[in-house]
Amino acid sequence: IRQQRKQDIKDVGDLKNLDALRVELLGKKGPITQALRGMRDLPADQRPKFGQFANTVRDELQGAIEARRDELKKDRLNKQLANEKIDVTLPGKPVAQGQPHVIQQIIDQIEDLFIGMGYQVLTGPEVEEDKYNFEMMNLPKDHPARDMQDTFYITKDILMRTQTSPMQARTLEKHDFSKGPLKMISPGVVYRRDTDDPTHSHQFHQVEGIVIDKHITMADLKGTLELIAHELFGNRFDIRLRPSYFPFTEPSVEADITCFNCGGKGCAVCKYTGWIEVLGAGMVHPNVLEMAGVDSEVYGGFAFGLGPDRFAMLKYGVDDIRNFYLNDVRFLTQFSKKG
Ligand code: FA5
Repeated sequence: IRQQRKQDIKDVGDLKNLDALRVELLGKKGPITQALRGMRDLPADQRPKFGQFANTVRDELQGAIEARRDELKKDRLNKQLANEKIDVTLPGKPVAQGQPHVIQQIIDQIEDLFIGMGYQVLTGPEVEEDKYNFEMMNLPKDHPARDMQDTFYITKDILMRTQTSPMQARTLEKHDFSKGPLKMISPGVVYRRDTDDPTHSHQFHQVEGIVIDKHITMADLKGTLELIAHELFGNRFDIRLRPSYFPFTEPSVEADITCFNCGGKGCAVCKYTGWIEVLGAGMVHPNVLEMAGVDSEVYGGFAFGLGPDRFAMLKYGVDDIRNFYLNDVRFLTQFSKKG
């Protein structure tokens, strides 16, 4: 029986069963404990011998169990190590890399272009004072042209800027003309209570530009706008200037670019005009210069505000501006710089 039990111990395949067997053999109800308990019924002279024998058997079984337990533990560890073995020769998994948003890519391109022409790039607050967004842009309170830009007001005097034009007033106020002309662009996010549709979003981007010096003309404006259009889109697209109205420029124009969707034939995207409006511009109004403390008799120049969202639509043939704001990775990764 002793040998048989030892063999049983060796045959146990896992630690759990081994523990069960240990309880069965050596536990309170096990044969050894029972035998030792029964010893008191034996004649006194046989007790020591029997006790000794029972203890030997117990120690042997105990020893066998421990030896098996060590073996099983070692097996388990070996198996685990085999499973977790790292194959250093396997090719690595590529790590997905982020990238600038497609609109940011367009803004970066525009910035590079203007930096190359000696402009400085400045950014301003999105939560803006009425004073800069409207009043200093020649739009006093109750001016009817405020309706052109439906506004999210925070208080009576604080609002979400509806345009990047307040950066004109902010930089004109600070610029020291004795040190040279002002040439600045200012990219950023603007907000309007516009109803979202394929070409309008209530939150979109603008890049403001302003050049003020002594002899700036409308021809400089036109040349600059044509240059941006051709640099960004190549010669596939035409640009046209249309007379327009902005309270802060006089004269004012709007620039349209050939509709990317129909190539100028007319479709729903361009409301059957063949053109998509991409920017507003004009010669800075003397009132704007004077309010910012610049002598309008001596200095003058042009300003423009373009919409990079519309540029991105044109450049990549995206037919709905809302795609840019839904953050669907499948859409956005199409514009990966890596291609
Ligand atoms: C303005 O915001 C003027 N501040 C632009 C300006 C600057 C004129 C300097 C003169 C001198 P306008 O509201 O037209 O103008 O907007 C300018 C451009 O922003 C538009 O040509 C268009 O490209 C873009 N835009 C306007 N509204 C939206 C809209 N809801 N969603 C997307 N793009 C828009």
